[in-house]
Amino acid sequence: MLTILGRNNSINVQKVMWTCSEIGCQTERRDISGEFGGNNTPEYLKKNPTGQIPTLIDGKYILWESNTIVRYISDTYGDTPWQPKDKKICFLGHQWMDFYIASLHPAMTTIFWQLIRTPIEKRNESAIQHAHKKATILWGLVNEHLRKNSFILGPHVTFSDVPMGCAVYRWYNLDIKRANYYHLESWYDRLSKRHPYQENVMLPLT
Ligand SMILES: N[C@@H](CCC(=O)N[C@@H](CS)C(=O)NCC(=O)O)C(=O)O
Repeated sequence: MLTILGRNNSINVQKVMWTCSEIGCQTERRDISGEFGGNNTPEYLKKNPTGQIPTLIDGKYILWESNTIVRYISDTYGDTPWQPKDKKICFLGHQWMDFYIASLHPAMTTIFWQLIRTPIEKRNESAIQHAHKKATILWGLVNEHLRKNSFILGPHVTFSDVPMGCAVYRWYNLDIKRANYYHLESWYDRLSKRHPYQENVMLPLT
């Protein structure tokens, strides 16, 4: 049994829950942070000194940083095709995960926070526009990659679909203008048909 600490409207918690569900890991998720609090207690900070969510507890083993947790669970409990055996293929997956976290996530976070978690009168329109422009360019790169790939690493869904797969749900459900990215939208459509994705990612944006 894996324990995941974190509220389910967090994109970073969703990554972990979706991964566990695809692999069939038994999980217990505890609501922590946001309206639930509990992430700044000495007990929590001992497990995760950043005070952020998610945190994974696997027996005596504790891990934080969502992408690292996705990699750990996939590598430890997953099998092919979710976790490919070929190292070179796996590292292409890590490349796309790191691309997301380094480049696309900051822009997506700005758009999400401004539109969902900031009252209208306090929104920063120029920050939204700047982030939207950047995200549009970067999703364009993903769209091009998906022209020849059903999923990030080819014909099968894998661990490497997780971070951008969580973010693409937000992209298609935020009240924004979107470029016409056929391959990106088709990938989102394929993900949307998966129960683990529906149950853990396709949740109200709050
Ligand atoms: N790099 C970290 C970021 C974690 C993060 O930013 N978590 C957010 C929720 S998505 C958080 O804990 N925010 C503070 C809070 O909710 O109090 C990861 O990927 O796990």
